[in-house]
Amino acid sequence: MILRADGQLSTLLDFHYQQHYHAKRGQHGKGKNQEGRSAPDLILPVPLGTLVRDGGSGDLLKDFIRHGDAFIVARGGRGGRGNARFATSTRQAPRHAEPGQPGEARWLRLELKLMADVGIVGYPNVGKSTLISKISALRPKIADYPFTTLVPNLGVVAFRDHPPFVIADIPGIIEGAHHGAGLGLKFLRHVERTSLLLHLLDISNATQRDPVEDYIVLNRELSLFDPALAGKPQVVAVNKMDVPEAPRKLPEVLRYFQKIKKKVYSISALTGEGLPDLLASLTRSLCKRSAKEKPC
Ligand SMILES: Nc1nc2c(ncn2[C@@H]2O[C@H](COP(=O)(O)OP(=O)(O)OP(=O)(O)O)[C@@H](O)[C@H]2O)c(=O)[nH]1
Ligand SMILES: [Mg+2]
Repeated sequence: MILRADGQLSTLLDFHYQQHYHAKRGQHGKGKNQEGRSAPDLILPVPLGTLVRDGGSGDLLKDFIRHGDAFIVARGGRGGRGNARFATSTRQAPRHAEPGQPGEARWLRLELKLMADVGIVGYPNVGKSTLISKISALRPKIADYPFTTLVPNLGVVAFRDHPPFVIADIPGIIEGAHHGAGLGLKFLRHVERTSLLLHLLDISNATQRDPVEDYIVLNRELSLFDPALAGKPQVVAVNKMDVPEAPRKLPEVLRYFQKIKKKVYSISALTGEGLPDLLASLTRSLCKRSAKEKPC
């Protein structure tokens, strides 16, 4: 029985529903000195980031990092030997044969050290947690005051029949965060390994700030923290399009992004408006990036 890393998988959910796996038995030998057919290997796919531990001791056996990595977790038994194998010139039909041995059986503990694919960055209160609660099963705390989210949370997004991806909701970022303002930026290390950032802006008047200025300031904070992080591809979305002031404020925001040749998605995390387009775009970008490993 073999576990193999599959870059298309994001969860260990299958192992939650089925916990016992048996590889097929080899066949018995037959008359005319025939050997029985060997059974095929049972190959079970696991997501990248899976840690395999011994069920008893908890010892780490394998850490799946690369797509296609394989690890034999239980070997099949040795086949038996029929009496023909023991025939000699003087004993043509020995009564002696050797039975086959059973294969290995063991308990394993699978653990997924989640690696987010997408990190949501944005000022406090722009609706990051609301968005993740709408597109995944995660139910973070949502409130109309800044710094509601204190620690990063991960949610799994299953969009249509695309491979699911993991998205990280992180605390809000404000000007001076690289000096420690607000909650600082230490939590950004959780999105250092994501392949994509979703930059969320707020079109409502609730925060009294200007979305374009927020966009510029936040990107400056990111590059002061880590230029590599700031260099990650970003998908930009303007949230809270359901508020009455949105139609009036949107054109100016769009003009800015047109000028810098950046596509912007208009969404409402509250009503769900624009979310399919945004998710399609995230899925496309992720696919493009993982295509080297396995096309999707
Ligand atoms: N009208 C409207 N309100 C929204 C929308 N999305 C979020 N909100 C509201 O905005 C407030 C802040 O939402 P959160 O999801 O907690 O914002 P956050 O970005 O996670 O905030 P922090 O965790 O503090 O950084 C809440 O009162 C939400 O109900 C939206 O699309 N439309
Ligand atoms: Mg939040």
